[in-house]
Amino acid sequence: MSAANSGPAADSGAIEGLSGIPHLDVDPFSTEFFSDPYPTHDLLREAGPVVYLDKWNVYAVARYAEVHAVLNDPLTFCSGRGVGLSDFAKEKPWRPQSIILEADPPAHARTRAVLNQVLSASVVKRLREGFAAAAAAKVDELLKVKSFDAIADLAEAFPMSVFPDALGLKQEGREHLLPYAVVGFNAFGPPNELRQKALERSAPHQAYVQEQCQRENVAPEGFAGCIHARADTGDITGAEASLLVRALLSAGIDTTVNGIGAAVYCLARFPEQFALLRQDPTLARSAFEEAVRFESPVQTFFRTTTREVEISGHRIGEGEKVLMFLGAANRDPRRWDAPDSYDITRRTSGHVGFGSGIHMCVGQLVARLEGEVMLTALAQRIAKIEITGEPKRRFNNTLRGLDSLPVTVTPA
Ligand code: OVV
Repeated sequence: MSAANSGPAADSGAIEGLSGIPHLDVDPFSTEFFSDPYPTHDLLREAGPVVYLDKWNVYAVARYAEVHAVLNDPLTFCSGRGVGLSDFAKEKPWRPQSIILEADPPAHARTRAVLNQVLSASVVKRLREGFAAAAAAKVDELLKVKSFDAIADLAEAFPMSVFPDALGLKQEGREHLLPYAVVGFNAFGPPNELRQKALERSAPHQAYVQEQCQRENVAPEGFAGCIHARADTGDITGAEASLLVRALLSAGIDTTVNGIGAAVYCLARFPEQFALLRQDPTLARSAFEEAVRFESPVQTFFRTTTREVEISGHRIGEGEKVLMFLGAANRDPRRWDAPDSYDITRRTSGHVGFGSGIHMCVGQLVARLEGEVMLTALAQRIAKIEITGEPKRRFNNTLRGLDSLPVTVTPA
């Protein structure tokens, strides 16, 4: 920033406060913002390395370097006071606190180790064949109707056809899974209408999830059963096992729905990239990863400062919420060449779409497997994806994605 400590900053529309931190009057949880976040992402990045959002009284970082730095200093920027706007030191959480997402070192390491093992590369490898067959069957089914909604019929239908089985859930009640996730991801946001309405209607979804987290309700061989088995070895208690199953029910479905939705939306909008993928279907994994960078299905998370700290020369006090714009970091021109281009041959490593550091997505191998097998099936079977109607956006305080994407596909 320029030298002045007060007065308007040149081009950002920001007013600097006494600390030299620009104050912005944008609401990143409004439908106007969700409809087109990119000009505001640019404003946030250009205003300074750290900004203050007067609307919600929080600090925010939108540049790659600062988002990465905050993610990788979990003792200073803690998760234990919640990773949404609500500070658990001041407000009661809407549900019992997560013992992995909303936990800090050293306690976090023990629960994280359990999920790392349950969702390890060797375990996920054994799922590949079945997931690939399900993706191929789904695409064959869609090729029969040709015109469909790529969100409901593909991005939602495919994860729903494989993930609840992999968890070991019973059939009954699975319709609660997506609505429960919608509550969870809206609840990270401020007390706006999205959050309040979601919580108002959450009781039946919460009751379902609470019940399915119990050991007697899951198959022993699935992810949930494997978590519960760790109670026998004494690594965790039975109650802790239930809370870790809850984490997978919360975070395992709507994230991949929006990841796969993002990838299909990208391939439909950028046919030259779909052509590249068709030429070489082994690019499927990269094409999915680039969609996660490009759309950032998980847009934001908060941290809370545990002490006074400096971010890029700006002092922030203890007990302050810091909002991290993962989606803005993933398109920061300081870090990425042509950040606004979807390029499946790009080196995506280092993107923060799955986070970074000790809390980085524990289910990332399952997510990538789902994305890869679906994009492989599309590449092998489909010649063209045409958007045939106005895509409708879905508004959520944390997740970015579409509500509907009407498409017509042509067989290869
Ligand atoms: C809604 C959500 C997202 C990610 C993780 C969790 C929940 C959790 O319960 O750990």
